[in-house]
Amino acid sequence: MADTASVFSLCGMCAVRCPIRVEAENGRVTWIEGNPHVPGIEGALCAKGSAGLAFEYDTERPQYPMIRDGARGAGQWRKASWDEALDYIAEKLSTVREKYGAKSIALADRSGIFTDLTKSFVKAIGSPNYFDHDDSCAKNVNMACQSLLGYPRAELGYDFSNTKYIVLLGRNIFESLQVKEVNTVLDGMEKGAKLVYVDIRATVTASKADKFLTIRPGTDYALLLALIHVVLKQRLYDVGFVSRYCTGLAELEQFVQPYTPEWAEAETGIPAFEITSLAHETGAAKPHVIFHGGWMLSRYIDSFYCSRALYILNALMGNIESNGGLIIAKGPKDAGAKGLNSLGKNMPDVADKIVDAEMTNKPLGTGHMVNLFKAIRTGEPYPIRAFFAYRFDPIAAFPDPEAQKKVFDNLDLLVAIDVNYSDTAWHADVILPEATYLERSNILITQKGPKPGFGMRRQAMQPRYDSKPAWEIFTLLAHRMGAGAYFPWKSIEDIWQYQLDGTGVKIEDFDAKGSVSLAKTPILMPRDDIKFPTASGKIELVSEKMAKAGFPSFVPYVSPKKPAEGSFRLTFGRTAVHAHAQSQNNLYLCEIIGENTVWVNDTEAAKLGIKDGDMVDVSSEEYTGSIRAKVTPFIHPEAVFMLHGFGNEVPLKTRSFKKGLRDNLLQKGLLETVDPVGGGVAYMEAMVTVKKAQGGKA
Ligand SMILES: Nc1nc2c(c(=O)[nH]1)N[C@H]1C(S)=C(S)[C@@H](COP(=O)(O)OP(=O)(O)OC[C@H]3O[C@@H](n4cnc5c(=O)[nH]c(N)nc54)[C@H](O)[C@@H]3O)O[C@H]1N2
Ligand SMILES: Nc1nc2c(c(=O)[nH]1)N[C@H]1C(S)=C(S)[C@@H](COP(=O)(O)OP(=O)(O)OC[C@H]3O[C@@H](n4cnc5c(=O)[nH]c(N)nc54)[C@H](O)[C@@H]3O)O[C@H]1N2
Ligand code: SF4
Ligand SMILES: [Mo]
Repeated sequence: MADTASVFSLCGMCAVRCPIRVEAENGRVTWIEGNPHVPGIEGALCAKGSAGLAFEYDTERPQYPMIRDGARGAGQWRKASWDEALDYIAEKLSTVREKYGAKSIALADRSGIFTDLTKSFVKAIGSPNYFDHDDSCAKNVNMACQSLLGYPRAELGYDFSNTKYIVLLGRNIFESLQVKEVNTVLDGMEKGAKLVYVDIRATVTASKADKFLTIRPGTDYALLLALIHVVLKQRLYDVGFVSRYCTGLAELEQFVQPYTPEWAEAETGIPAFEITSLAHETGAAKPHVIFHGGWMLSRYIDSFYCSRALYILNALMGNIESNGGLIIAKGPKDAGAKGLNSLGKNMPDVADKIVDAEMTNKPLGTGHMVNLFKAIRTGEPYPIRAFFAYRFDPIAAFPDPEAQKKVFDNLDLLVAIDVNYSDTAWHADVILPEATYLERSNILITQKGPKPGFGMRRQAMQPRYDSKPAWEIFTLLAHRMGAGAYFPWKSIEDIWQYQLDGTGVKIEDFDAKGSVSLAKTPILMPRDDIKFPTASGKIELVSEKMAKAGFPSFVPYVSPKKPAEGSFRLTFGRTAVHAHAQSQNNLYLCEIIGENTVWVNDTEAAKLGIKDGDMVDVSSEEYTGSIRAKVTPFIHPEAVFMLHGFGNEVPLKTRSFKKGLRDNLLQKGLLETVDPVGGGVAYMEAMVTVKKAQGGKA
């Protein structure tokens, strides 16, 4: 008879980590579905999550530790045992530490729910240099949100299922997706919510929206200023909420005066009457309105102020801590419960300052990956000589891989801990294969939200290859670095016990549903007593923190540069069936979309003699790549668009090798081009030309 088992866990096919239920038979995972107990999930998975089995049983992923045996990036490796690889790393780290101090060791990861482990590891070995990927993602949005409301972006959840009106600017919610979010948006729309979508091209989200507005690339800030103008002028805002909570209304009123809908029409291409009507309709639906703060929208040089304007609209409409609006995430404390114990709780604080403590963007925080690159490159303010990329692939994720490789030339040690041959792993000195999400357990997580709780990723099968879970890798390394006392755990259960100590929750409590809820009903602060962790305790339309650091709270709109004749702004984004650059080699997913194309506006294509399906050369400064053209009327003429993540250059991933084109190869020279306030990378500032490929055929 078959030996069957079923566990609740968390998906690992992208960084969303949806709750799942996994079945195994005779030690092999045979079935994965969304966790049926979780509202909004109820069995559902996306295509990537469903392709988890193809990932698990793939042979084209790292199977044992590997040590570089040739030049960096040359693809020559020797197989190593774990002891050998970890000893090798520890020896290099010890040399670096002796010469430059522990602070010259840095680690960056994907951030999110499991970072207590990595942050604690870095702390245990005595370095302040923990970084994450957010400069490449939502940093500008995060900073904008904090400057206004005091909370980080991720602590403002969107109550889509109870909303009356959703406005999405470049938030392609049905393709760049999170399963629960998609379902709650659909739920809200079924109950009558209206969806207005603004993008430079027609996406799946555009096709599902009640209204789709095409915008000229990089001009969203103009649209938002005009919306604020109408909302204030026509008094469409929530007067009671604004007078109770907002500082700086008079300054805002004065600032937006020149930005009329007619002015914005000329900038954005969106008719003035559409802008006025959007202001009126959202005003009528307030405070059950969602202006999504944006996400990948935060890719332009002025994205900080653009996102700030989106949050300002939410504040004006009183959409904060309102059903159907933005709800502030609650933690265990808010539910009267004790939180998980941090692994780093008993470790001494690190005296050294993070390497970018004195660099740019200090008013809104440190930890900018881009500053880490600068420090590695220059050795200033002090050298960084060893770098761990854990669950993170900067060479694929930040602009200009060649520039990054030059930066990494300054390192004595580059370690990648991954489940794939990522671009960064391929360029590393050592690859440590982590056990896959189905083969390992992780540390427990805190699930913040209106109903806070704890969650668990639980092992569903033994590792197929010679890989290890992260908690074990970092424990073994800590021991080799003389920090073993801070990592005393022998098993994941030991860690769980430690995390849960004093909470009243037991490991068995996760058996029934995979998570433990700490509140029976959603926790909302009273409408007249919402707490904002800003300097003034209010919503700071005029931010004290920014003023102190010499940054204005409002900046005049600057029209984005128009691409020269024959050139285009290079935009990019996602498809529902792939995750960044990590899934293109998946056996199932590569069958659905196996390579990317470049979208070119049909009128522009006709001028260039390019037909749908032609191979074209796309060029930026010093780099030209070939890709197939998708000629379409559904993109703004100033832009071309590519899916991110294709064009893999690692030959061991045979299904995706050299299929399509890596967008970041074309983002030449942009590695350190960031929004001056938010610090996010301004990827969308790349301009390219498109020509029919030399000898290119259909
Ligand atoms: N040009 C361009 N650049 C971009 C983007 C773009 O669209 N275009 N998108 C940006 C955005 S929004 C983001 S968030 C970043 C994302 O950039 P990253 O955070 O680097 O991307 P991910 O694909 O999430 O994962 C990084 C690595 O984690 C590995 N991984 C996956 N699962 C596991 C696991 O269980 N264990 C371990 N150890 N490793 C694992 C993957 O194989 C991958 O190599 O890229 C940004 N950069
Ligand atoms: N399937 C899938 N889902 C994912 C991910 C994934 O890799 N795969 N990644 C996750 C991550 S890390 C992130 S950050 C999110 C990203 O979620 P989104 O922010 O929704 O990201 P993108 O798909 O990059 O969509 C960006 C959209 O912005 C549009 N755009 C470009 N320029 C402009 C402009 O000037 N104005 C406007 N209004 N629109 C513009 C592009 O055409 C594109 O459709 O997705 C998450 N969900
Ligand atoms: S969105 Fe899809 S791939 Fe990502 S965690 Fe959820 S089910 Fe998995
Ligand atoms: Mo992201």
